[in-house]
Formats: sequence, structure tokens, C-alpha cells
Amino acid sequence: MKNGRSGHSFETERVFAALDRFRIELPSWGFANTGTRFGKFIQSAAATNIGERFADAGEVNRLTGASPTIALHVLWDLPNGTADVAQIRELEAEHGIKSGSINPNLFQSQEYKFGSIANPNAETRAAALSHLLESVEISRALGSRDISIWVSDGSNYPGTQSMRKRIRWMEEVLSAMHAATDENQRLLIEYKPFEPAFYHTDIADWGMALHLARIAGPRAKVLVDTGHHYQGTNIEQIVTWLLHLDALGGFHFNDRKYADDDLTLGSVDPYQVFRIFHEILSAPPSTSSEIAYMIDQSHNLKGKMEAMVQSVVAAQELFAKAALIDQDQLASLQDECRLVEAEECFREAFWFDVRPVVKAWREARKLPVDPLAALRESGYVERITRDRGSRNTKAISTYA
Ligand code: RM4
Ligand code: MN
Ligand code: MN
Repeated sequence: MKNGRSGHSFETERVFAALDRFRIELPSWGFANTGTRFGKFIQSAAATNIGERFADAGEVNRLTGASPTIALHVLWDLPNGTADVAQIRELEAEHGIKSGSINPNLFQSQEYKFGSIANPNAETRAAALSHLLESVEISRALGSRDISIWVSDGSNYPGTQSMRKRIRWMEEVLSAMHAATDENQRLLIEYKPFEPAFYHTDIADWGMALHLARIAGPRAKVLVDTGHHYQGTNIEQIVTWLLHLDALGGFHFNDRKYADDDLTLGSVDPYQVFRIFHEILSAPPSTSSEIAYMIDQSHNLKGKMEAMVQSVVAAQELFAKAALIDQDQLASLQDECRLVEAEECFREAFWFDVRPVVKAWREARKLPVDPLAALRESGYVERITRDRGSRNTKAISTYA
């Protein structure tokens, strides 16, 4: 270990500083029953209502100290719109966790069969806009900064829709939405190459999302969901470009082997997450300080609480590893094209076992030293399994 300025090791200083500022948002839907298009496997411990989703997220935050906000899906968490804000406020106070990003739902209603903000029918586009405006209102009422939009719009067969006209319709709706935001709010635009549409998707990649964000206005940024790329796409390069353009709003983290698999963060390819964090940590802080780190996962087989704790811990460890890269040294090795030494400087940080230092950080911050073990010892999962078991056998969740 190298020695840092304060007498602590270089690694301890770096990791402590990195973890003190790293926060990652939990998705309310990650605690509820979800499934695949082939069916759902109900879990006895899954959250069956908004109170339980808040309780679970609060517990993950208690264990990790790194997740003080919960992302809300309007249709699933606030089915009555702004009328539900008072109840959400009470839940925030009760569970010590704040509302995070507000996620409009433009993909489940029957009227969106042929699209929402890109639907050829002006009335349907107006309905989509009115839902977006209500989402802006909800975000304002809750004091949450980000409204994260993912639209499933697209078509399944060549020639059946005008891709060109649909661009204009999206520009109009998103501009109108942006006009309703105030300076404390942001509009994050997510992209995805395919699914549910299989011929064209209206916001298929970061270029399209960036264009729409620029047209919408200065408070619109791009949201990168790590599962929303073709195989082999260099996601960290996209991140670099978005940072350069001051257009990176946030992330939906998850992992995958094939497509939008929504598996636990870092479970398949932790090096990918490390590379993304490196690009962020090597960029000027002014372009990266407002990035919203969020988890967007669906845990079908693993226990939801356990999977979420694993995800937060994995994110912390990979962020801590990336913080260990000696940026000055790496920059001069890169400039001199000393390729092998540059690569080894990079990989040394990835291979460094940060877990003992992360444990020391948890101890210093009075957090459970091993969050997963603490979850097991707390009996929380057994309790919610008992309490929610019968409700879960009856209720098939409305979740996608
Ligand atoms: C989409 C996308 C969105 C999420 C929905 C449920 O694939 O990732 O972010 O809100 O799933
Ligand atoms: Mn997502
Ligand atoms: Mn997705």
C-alpha cells in the first residue's frame, strides 16, 4: 500500500472520499413481483403496496447508508397522481428515505398501442403530454429533481409508420413538457434499441436521446440504462461523449448477458461498470457532479432485498476501485503511449481488493460492516415473508 498525505494509506483516503459522496437510488419496482413475458414467479416477501416498497428501500438504506432515495413509477406508486403526494410524504418520514426520480408511465395504457408521444393520433399525444405534465407536478410537489422518461414507442413492421413524422411529434411533446419544468427540475431521456418494438424504436440510441434533449431545453439530459445497448457497444465511450457534451443526466444500472435482462449490477461484467466509473472520475467534476446513479432491475429468482443489497454493495466496491486509479500517472502513460504500463495502471485498480477498506469505511460511518450478513441477522426477510405471504399468493402484481 502506498502512503497518503494524512498518514492513512493512499487506498484508504481515496476509498473513504469516494464512498462519502457515492449515492445510488433504488427502484420501487425492484421490490415488487415482476416477471418475464412468459409469466411471473410470485415471491412471498415481495412488496405488495407502496408502504412496503418504502419500507424495503428504507431497510436497504439503513444497511448500506448509500441509498437515501427511491425512484417512483407514477402509475404503480401514485395511481391517483398528485392526490397521492401527501401519502408519499408520510412514507418518506416514516421510513427515512426520500422520493427520487419520478418515472412517468407511457407504455401500459391501451391507448398507447401505436405509441405515446410519437403516436400519429394528436389526441393520444395530448394524453401522453398531460401525463408528463402531471409527472412534472408530482416531482415539484415532492421536491424531487428528476423526471425520467422512457417511451416504448416504435413499430414492428417496415413501412407501417413514418419514422420522420414521429421525430417531430416527440420534439413537440418534450418541448412542451420542458417548458413546464422549473430550474430545480430536470428531464432525463432514456433510450433503448428494441423491445417492445421490434422494427424501429423512436428513441433507440444516445444520439436520438441527445437530439431530443437539446430540442426540449437546457434542463433535459440523457439517461443511460446499461442494459439498453447492442452487444459489443462501448458504453463507456458513450458516457465519455455525454460528459464532454455536458449532457449526461444519469444511469439506470443493471447487468445482462443478452439484452435488457435487468440482472443484478456487476453480476455478469463488473469490469464494464468499473470502466464507466473511470470515465466519470477522470472527467472534470463540473460535468459529473450532478449525475443521478440509479438501479433499474427486476429480480425474478433471487430474493428482492438480498439482490438490492448486493447491487448497492457492488456499485460501492466498483466505484471505490475506479477511485483508486492514479489519474495523473495514467494520463502521462497514455500521453507517452506506454500502452502496457497504462493498461497495468488501469487494471491494478480493478484487481485491488477494496473490500477490507470498504468495511473500514462502513465501520467508521457506523454502518453494518457486512450489509448482506446484517440483513440475514436482522430477520427482516423472514418477517416480511410471514407478513406478506398470504397477500402475495392472492395478488398478481400489476407490474410489467
Ligand atoms: C424499461 C426501462 C425503464 C423502466 C421500464 C420498467 O425497459 O428500462 O427505465 O422504467 O423498463
Ligand atoms: Mn431503465
Ligand atoms: Mn430496461
